[in-house]
Amino acid sequence: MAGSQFVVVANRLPVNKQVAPDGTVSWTRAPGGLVTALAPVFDRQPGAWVGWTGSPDCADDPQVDGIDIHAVPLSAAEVEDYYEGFSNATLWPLYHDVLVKPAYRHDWWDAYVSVNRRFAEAAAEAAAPGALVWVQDYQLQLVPAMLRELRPDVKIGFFLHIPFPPYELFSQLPWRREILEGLLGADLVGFHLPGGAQNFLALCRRILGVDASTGPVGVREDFGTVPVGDRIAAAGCFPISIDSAGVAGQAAGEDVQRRAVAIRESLGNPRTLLLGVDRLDYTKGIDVRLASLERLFATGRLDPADTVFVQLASPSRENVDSYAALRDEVERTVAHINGTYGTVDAPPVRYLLQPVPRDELLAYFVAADVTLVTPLRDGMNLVTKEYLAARHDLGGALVLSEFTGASMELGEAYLMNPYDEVSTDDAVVAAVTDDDAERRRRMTALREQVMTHDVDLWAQSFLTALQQQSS
Ligand code: ADQ
Repeated sequence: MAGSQFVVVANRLPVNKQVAPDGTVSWTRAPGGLVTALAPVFDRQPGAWVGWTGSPDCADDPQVDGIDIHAVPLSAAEVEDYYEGFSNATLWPLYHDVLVKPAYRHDWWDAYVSVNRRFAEAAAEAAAPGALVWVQDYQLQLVPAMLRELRPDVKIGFFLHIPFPPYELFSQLPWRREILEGLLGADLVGFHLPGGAQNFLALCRRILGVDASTGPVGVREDFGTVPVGDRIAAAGCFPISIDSAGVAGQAAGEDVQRRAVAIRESLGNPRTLLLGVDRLDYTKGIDVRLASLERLFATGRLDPADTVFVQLASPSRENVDSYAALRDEVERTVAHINGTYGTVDAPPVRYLLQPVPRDELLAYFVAADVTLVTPLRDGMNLVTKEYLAARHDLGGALVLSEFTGASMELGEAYLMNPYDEVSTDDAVVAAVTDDDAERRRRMTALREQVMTHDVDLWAQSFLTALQQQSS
């Protein structure tokens, strides 16, 4: 049997397919959190990637940047039920503190099961004997058990990129048993934070009635184990990061530095440039920072005449109702703040609903005085780490929500509780007004953490722990 020794299975492929008017097909690397995170791992290790292209019914198998692409086709109906439905209108809100009410629909679940089976079959075909298969994220939680049935010879890892909820929320899910059993097909289930691993182990005990135990296994702490028939599945925490040196190098480049100066100029060289960068998602707290900005203008704590807030938002899940509602709300608030506190020449909020090219994004990071990362819940938040890596000048300041995974590692940020207006406003004002020495002290510590904990460390520690785990 041919196949690859290392296989990543993820909802999306790391590439997008473009068809020119003359029918020529080209593939480009796709943007997004997971792709950004895994690209450097693949640069070092050849292998295969099983995933969906992002367009309905596409089943080509190109080789892109040395990765063997195995495209899993989805019909338009499956995109609606498995992806927009069960993944993004059921699991996503359930795993993010039910910020939006999850919909529990049996037809969506059926689509989730059959699409997960298709991914498991594609992974079984892509994997060489004894291969290591790394399944990613909430869209594919049934794949580990399905793959184990098809290919008991392979080693299976699973990593969840979003929070894993406690019993009180997870138990709402009509298919709670099936999800846990799906995950337990893996030899190692990884989470960003110890809390995620602990929730998982507690759920295995309470819902499956198995004897899951916490405590260190091997060399790492925050591990636990679950007996599954005659084998043991392990759970642990592995906080993801970025290609820190790569981002730092790119941001230090002359073009990016020059562009950063030009950005400030084009905004009228404001005294304070605040920045937000997110997918347009209700978990990210874009509304939280806009509301804070409005209060700070209203109370005179910030002056709209010398403050500019740039919100770079990339469109996301536009066919899901709650996302369309959020977009309306954000756009109304931006218009309201500009209408109330701006002039025709100088609106204090600049809002872009388009993905920004990488160099341009880094130039904004370099230009910003303060970056506002204010999610109501976020598994990790890579924007935070990218911002810190981009600031080799040790300038800038970070306002960071306690409800991000990143805040566990980044205690020197201006931490805030996004549910508390006072905490939020005070953090923004402190980040803007603290003296340079204090801001620099914090930035030095924060940047040190990101530069010494990069995505290679994340991937290597997960893969090493997986290899040590005996089936
Ligand atoms: P996301 O929710 O997508 O990821 P995040 O970790 O911040 O969130 O990653 C977003 C990525 O998209 C970053 O690389 C960022 O630079 C890029 N991006 C965002 N807005 C952009 C814009 N306007 N233009 C261009 N690029 C933009 C999920 C989880 C996170 C977790 C990651 C990785 O929700 O909590 O950190 O997976 O595990």
